[in-house]
Amino acid sequence: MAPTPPATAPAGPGPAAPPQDEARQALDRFDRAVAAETRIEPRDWMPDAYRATLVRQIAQHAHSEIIGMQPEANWITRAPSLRRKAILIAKVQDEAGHGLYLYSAAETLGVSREELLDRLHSGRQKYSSIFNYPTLTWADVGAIGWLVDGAAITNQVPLCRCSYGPYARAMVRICKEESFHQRQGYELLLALSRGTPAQHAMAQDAVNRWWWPSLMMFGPPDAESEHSARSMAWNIKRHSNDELRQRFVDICVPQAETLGLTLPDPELRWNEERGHWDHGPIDWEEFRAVLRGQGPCNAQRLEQRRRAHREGAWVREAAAAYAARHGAGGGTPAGPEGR
Ligand code: BYC
Repeated sequence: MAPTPPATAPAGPGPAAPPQDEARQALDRFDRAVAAETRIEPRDWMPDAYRATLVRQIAQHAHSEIIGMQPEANWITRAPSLRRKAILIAKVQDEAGHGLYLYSAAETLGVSREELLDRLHSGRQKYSSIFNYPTLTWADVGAIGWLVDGAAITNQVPLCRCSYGPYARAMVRICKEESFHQRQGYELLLALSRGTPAQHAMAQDAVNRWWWPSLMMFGPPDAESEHSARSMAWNIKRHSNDELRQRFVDICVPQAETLGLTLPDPELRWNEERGHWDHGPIDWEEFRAVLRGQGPCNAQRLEQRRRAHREGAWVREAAAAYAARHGAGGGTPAGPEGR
């Protein structure tokens, strides 16, 4: 990995220092490429801090995808029909696929999948706060699709224009699949909302529990977002956390009306001047507690992930043995990493 060049070259007389000049030229080239919206690719020079930011964000995203399989997989055996079961299995499988695209994108930055999983399992890297809440009823599967996948799409569509090529390309495919997920959740909730009074009440209860945690998915308020300014300057993030959260609220309000469900915020009001929906205060203390590991399901989610990893050791060993026997040259490389 190339060292980060100093922001300014040392001034003064004497012969030019070629390595520092080269480093400065590399940084200039990088800055110009970002400003010109040219994609940065794995073999291009990039500042260490840019690389570290991408590893942090892409890894957190990948971890969220695979931890996110747990709350929904909880309902596969209890789906109310074969159709719903088939849809849910496909969705959970898609999330695993998203995790794989994203780990692959992170690996292009020079970090191994094994290392990333180790950071997740040891609690050194985060995953999305949203997956630390329980799925108590079947309607939660609908609420996750509508709200959680909806929030994910709102956040992730701009990431398709991220300055780092492999991440941007992974996001294009992920967003297409997420939009199916969002629609199945919406359709599921619509069916429940228009069903019996008990089904309607179950749908409303799920929306009541998932609404506020979904707003927290966008991250802390802009004033407290330590990484936003730099990530936006590098064209990794295209919008601030609050901008995307507002966009999501504006999308959801009319959708809730069509669903015949109420969003659990008495302060939701259309603001003519701003052209947006105002919403009530978010409980940031709850968000911080979840990030500290004190959410309702943090311990359970991590323990289940560690167990799945331990129990999957034989699959990784078999894949590595197969790759060794067939040589690294042909076909898909199957390393010892795996999930
Ligand atoms: N949960 O400076 P900030 C999905 C952390 S969807 C946990 O604003 P940044 C899925 C943040 O990492 C979910 N941690 O950070 C959907 C940082 O801590 P570190 C995944 C959070 O990076 C359906 C600190 O708070 N999506 O996968 O500029 C089904 C300060 O925050 C959260 C993505 O990851 C949170 N909600 O902005 C299945 C999208 N929010 O790292 C799966 C890509 C903030 O310094 N990620 N933190 O220890 C992003 O767009 C950005 O990373 C964020 C945060 C908007 C999340």
